[in-house]
Amino acid sequence: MRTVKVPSILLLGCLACARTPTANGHQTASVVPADGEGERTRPRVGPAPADAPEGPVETAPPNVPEFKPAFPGQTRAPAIHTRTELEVSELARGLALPWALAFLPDRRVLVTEKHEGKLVLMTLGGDKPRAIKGVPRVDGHDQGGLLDVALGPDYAQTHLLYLSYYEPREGGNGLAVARARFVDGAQPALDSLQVVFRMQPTLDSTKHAGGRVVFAPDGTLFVTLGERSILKGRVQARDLASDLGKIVRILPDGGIPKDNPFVDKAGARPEIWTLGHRNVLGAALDAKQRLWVAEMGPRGGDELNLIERGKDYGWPTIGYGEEYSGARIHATTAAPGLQQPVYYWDPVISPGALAIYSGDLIPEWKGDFLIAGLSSEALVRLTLKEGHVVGEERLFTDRHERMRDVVQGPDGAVYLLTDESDGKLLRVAPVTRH
Ligand SMILES: [Ca+2]
Repeated sequence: MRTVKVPSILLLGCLACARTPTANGHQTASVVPADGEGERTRPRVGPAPADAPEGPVETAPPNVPEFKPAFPGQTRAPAIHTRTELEVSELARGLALPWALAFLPDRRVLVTEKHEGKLVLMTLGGDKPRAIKGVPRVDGHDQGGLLDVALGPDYAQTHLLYLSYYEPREGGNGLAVARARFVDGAQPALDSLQVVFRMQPTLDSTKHAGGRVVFAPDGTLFVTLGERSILKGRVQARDLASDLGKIVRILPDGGIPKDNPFVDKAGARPEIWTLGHRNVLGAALDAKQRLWVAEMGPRGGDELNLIERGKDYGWPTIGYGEEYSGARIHATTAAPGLQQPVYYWDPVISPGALAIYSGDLIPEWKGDFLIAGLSSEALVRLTLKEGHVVGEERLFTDRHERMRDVVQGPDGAVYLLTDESDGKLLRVAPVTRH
């Protein structure tokens, strides 16, 4: 499916800067019922107006009202409102279903195009975008294709890039992570490509393979996975003999860290770090270098989880939400030995990515969690205190765009990719007065 070719990407600079509504409550709530379209379901969203009574940002009824939170504040935190006057600039459009964004040290940008399987090199200054040659072949259907891109921690010396993608295989596909050396120049290319991880087993599914890659400060690499959506995969989410429904931790060359939790357990895959996940697309480290994930749940069951070594996050045994058909999945929301989410959403937001803001450009956001919302068509901001969510905001709902990725740039601005065949690169920053 080729809808837009790389050279047709438009770089817009600030020409299309769109003033965004701010804390003062001028956003229009997009009110659309949630009725069973999976990730394309649109729950009712929209921040409360500034003069609204105190209460949660989510005002739509839950899909599963009989499920109650395990502790106060686990869902529907009070609405918060950004006070900084922000603007959103459209830096580029014409990206074909962009999935991930990464900055090079010189502030050029790499963007993946999911179905096309392209890695695009762009400047933010208007030069012609280029497709990088040598990207591995991908299975680009539905949720599959070329997903994340990350610079290796030793990029300055090695120029190694890491890519995650749905790898076409005999009998289906599976998530793979490859690394390759970026060769800059008139025709940018990857060389010395090496696959460092292959999720097992292979299944014939176009969904739920996770795909976010995050380097830990110790140089190990977290790869988030999923359970493939089909029942044959779902039942493996808590099975240590399978990678499905796991977060794995590997060395950059594909080796297994000796201190992984299950390396000495017979029958367990040694790369597993945590288990019991449905589909994890959002992952980020906080200031204490702890890994947090925003996890795609069933209808009414998206989760924010704090990832701790060796723990079981419960899917599909426990959780909130239900099948998109309305059928029940879980008998219960809690069980001994299974982790509770720090926060959950019912209705869902469909978290596509997570960033934890540490910049100086928007001081009031420091430490806040920013989640790219697909079905919610929002940038979801959470404020945490002592490990609990104490406030939630839905930003940019007036744009009516599915948000796929969120990244803090080297300038402290927040960069977003929209999940569209004519996808946009957006920059969020305080309003500049000219
Ligand atoms: Ca869970």
